[in-house]
Amino acid sequence: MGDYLAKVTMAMAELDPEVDMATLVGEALAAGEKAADLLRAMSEGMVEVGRRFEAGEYYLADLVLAGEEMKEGLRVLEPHLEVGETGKRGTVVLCTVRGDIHDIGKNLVGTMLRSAGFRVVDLGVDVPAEKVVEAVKSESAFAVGLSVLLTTMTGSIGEVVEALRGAGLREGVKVAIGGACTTPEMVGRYGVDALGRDAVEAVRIFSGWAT
Ligand code: B1M
Repeated sequence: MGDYLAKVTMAMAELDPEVDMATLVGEALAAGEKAADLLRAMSEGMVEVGRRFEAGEYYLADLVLAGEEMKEGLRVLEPHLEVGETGKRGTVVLCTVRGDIHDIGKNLVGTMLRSAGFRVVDLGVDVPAEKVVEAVKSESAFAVGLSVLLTTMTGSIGEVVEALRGAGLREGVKVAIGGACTTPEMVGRYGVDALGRDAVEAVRIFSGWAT
């Protein structure tokens, strides 16, 4: 069985055109691999893709391809990650911040929150602060989740916090951030309530606020 995890990581990292990620993940599930382990295996491959991009071995087109591969794999995995009744634990407004279009991690956090019983209003990517405020009001959300992967766009987190404050909503709404470029220091810098390193931690954070 273990072979599948290594295969998935390798196929993701190598962007092997011979391998169809959805098929491979489907086969691995059928062979008894756990969805959570496969998710970890794909993410490890993705980290390697990022490393190669940084090292100049991969180009933007490779990142695009990696994003597509990851989404294909997740499409097959997601039904196996979902459990429980959704919407019972309150509404979370989720998005990737203004200036950033990375959405794979954000989508994963959304899936996991839904599985944990939250109603998730996903505003998508490159979302301006005012849209977040509007959604918090119209959807009566108790919390906001912001995903950011670009160091240059972390200031967008502060814009959301300021906009919530300006609308008089900050006191009643919790804000969590996450994404590859986020650091614990940003919690204080931007005045948010928590940082989640991965989707599992995000669920733990929002669950703590809901109870
Ligand atoms: Co880009 N990219 N990218 N990229 N990309 C990174 C982020 C980068 C680290 C690559 C690198 O150089 N090593 C780098 C950012 C460097 C930095 O600022 N620190 C980078 C860059 C530079 C860029 C461009 C600027 C490249 C260019 O144009 N020259 C450009 C920016 C476009 C823009 O946003 N305006 C760009 C574009 C892209 C694509 C569009 C081609 C594609 C994204 C496709 C898509 O999302 N639909 C892409 C990809 C695929 C990546 C890497 C390779 C993979 C990201 C990913 O999906 N990871 C990435 C390298 C890396 O991160 N190692 C890279 C898998 C995903 C499951 O992980 O999103 O981290 P992640 O989410 C995790 C946790 O972080 C956490 O939980 C998730 C699951 O455990 N999490 C949260 C995420 N959000 C959370 C919210 C929470 C809690 C936890 O609470 C609310």
